[in-house]
Amino acid sequence: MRYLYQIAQLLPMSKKNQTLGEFIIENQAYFKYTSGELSRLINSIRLAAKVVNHEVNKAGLVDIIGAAGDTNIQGEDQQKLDVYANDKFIQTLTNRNIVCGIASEEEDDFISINSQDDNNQNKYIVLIDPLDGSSNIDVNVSVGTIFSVYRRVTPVGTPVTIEDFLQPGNQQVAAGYVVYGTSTMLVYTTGHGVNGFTLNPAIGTFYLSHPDMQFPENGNIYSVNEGNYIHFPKGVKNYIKYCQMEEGDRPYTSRYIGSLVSDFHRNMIKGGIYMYPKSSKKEEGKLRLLYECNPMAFLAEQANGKASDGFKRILDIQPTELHQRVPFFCGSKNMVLKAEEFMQNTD
Ligand code: P6P
Repeated sequence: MRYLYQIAQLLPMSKKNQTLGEFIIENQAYFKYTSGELSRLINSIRLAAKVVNHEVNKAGLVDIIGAAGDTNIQGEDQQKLDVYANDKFIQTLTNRNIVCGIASEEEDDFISINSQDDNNQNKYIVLIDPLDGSSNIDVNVSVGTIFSVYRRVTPVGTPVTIEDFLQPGNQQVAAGYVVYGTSTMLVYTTGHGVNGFTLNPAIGTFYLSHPDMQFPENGNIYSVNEGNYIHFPKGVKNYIKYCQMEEGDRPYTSRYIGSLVSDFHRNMIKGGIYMYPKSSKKEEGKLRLLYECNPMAFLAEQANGKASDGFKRILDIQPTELHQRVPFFCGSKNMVLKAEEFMQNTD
């Protein structure tokens, strides 16, 4: 409790000790379209995050880590916690009868949610990466959940279609992540800035610990898997060499956790750029547009940062497939602009 008390001293009076629940109610007025549904949706994500956090934190103690013996559509080994997190988020969103459709990294196709009367009046859909960075689970490195929320575009009361899920990121109404790290945080936006809430595990309550989070315009951290260096496009190689040069505020520091949520979170607080470029091994990059890049790009822009594929704004990309991948450059505005300069000026 002392830790929270210390945080509370840093918060403006109006925010002291504000819980996530109080924050959602207080900001309800911002949601001009909703009759409280979006608030209930964020609340259901809060509940699922606490349940998953409980399992992630004891992963080493029970027989829940290790592969689930199956692979997902990406062809990646599904870790048991992947499957558990996926089930918990889908179950929570379904049981509370809040959304009309869900898409997940762990599901081959989208899921249409029909309420009891089979005439689902809900208007929101959710896309999730239930446990991003799951290869870190067995080595006790932080992982995260990423979520993205849209209003459906097909008529309310009818089953959702793929059209509801293939909306450009600039149509998102909310996005966020949970980072299961040294502490568990829920960070999200509804288009009015980015706010971070830290879980007090003793009482199971999220408290506003990082109000109005902002990317510093500049930074000195670059995050990329340099093991892929020889496979990168020339423009990316030239930018990485630029980061390593002794000049001005460089060389930068290289920090790469292998967990997008954790690298993004650190870079948002300290200033930095995260890159997952295309390469000769991965022509479209690795990260998925709909449930990784779009939500992180929405958060980045709401926090005065920037996100592109090296050439165009992530949020303006028109999706064509549920699990499509895009190259991803995201973080401090001036760092992303510099990386784009190298990408665009090098053939
Ligand atoms: P690599 C995790 O699988 C993930 O999607 C991101 O969280 C992470 O930044 C990246 O992939 C790591 O990929 O190829 O560097 O191991």
